Amino acid sequence: MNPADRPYPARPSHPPRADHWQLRTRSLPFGPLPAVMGILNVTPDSFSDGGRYLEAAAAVDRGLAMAAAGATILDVGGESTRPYAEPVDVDEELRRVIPVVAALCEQAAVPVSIDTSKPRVAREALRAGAEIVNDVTAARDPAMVAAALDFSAAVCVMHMQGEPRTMQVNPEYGDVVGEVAAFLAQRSQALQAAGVAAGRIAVDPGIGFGKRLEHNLALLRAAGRLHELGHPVIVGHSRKRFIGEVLGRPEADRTAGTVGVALALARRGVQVLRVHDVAEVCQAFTLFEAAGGLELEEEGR
Ligand code: HH2
Repeated sequence: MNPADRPYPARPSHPPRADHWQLRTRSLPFGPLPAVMGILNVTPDSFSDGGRYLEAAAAVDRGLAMAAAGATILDVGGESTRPYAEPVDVDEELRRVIPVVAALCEQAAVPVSIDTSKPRVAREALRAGAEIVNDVTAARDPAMVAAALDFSAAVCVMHMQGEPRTMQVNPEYGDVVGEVAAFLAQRSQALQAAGVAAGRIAVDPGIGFGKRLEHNLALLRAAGRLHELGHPVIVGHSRKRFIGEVLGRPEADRTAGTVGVALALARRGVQVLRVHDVAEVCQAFTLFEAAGGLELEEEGR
């Protein structure tokens, strides 16, 4: 069933939310449950799946498997953004991601996103057929905006305090939700002023990017407030350290925690979740909806 045929239950306490995302060549409609963006890290050192999909063929197989399991976007990245990660030069990043993006654009029915902060990598991925630029530096480099504009790409802008190497040293906020929302609003306005259509922009609070446990939890609880910005909201909480901090579990054992947060975000109408465990999250969503999980508030309980 087309997700748009199953409307998201209107809740008076929530602001209206974007019901689709205009990608480069197609529109992604949102239903009552979040769309799932499958993470594909073609890196030796990503914090969770590093080294598993370094061979292009293995990466493509993984991407196709995630699409079969219910992912409606595949997010391909060639540089880890974890704290203290070693930077990757542009040629190496291109070598890692472009064959994978090209193959997935040809073989997968779902749109491909390129997770990069390098304009040249974004440009080559778009040339290979990618639909979305997912830039953890919020497209602050004008060359990134130019690349997106040249291909009419969709853009995900994410909040980060500091930069990957040092962002976890001592993150401080007065009002984390207000500051993150204000930053995303300002980036959205800047992109629109540069010519990016409002409907192509999505916003992401950047879980774990210059945030301590209390900051991450505050942002997850307030994720519904980001709908006020008028863009689809993307959250990438999957297997991140805050889950380990709450549960006392290593990276390899955070799937259940990831699913729990995914259900909370589904209740808040978040449109896109970026996850590693696509099958588990999609199965949990199916049962969550079947068991009435989205309707609790309407019944007044
Ligand atoms: N998180 C990571 C990378 N890219 N993009 C968006 N929009 N939102 C996120 O939260 C986000 C992101 C980090 O996670 P991962 O890709 O699993 O690890 P690594 O950066 O080590 O490759």
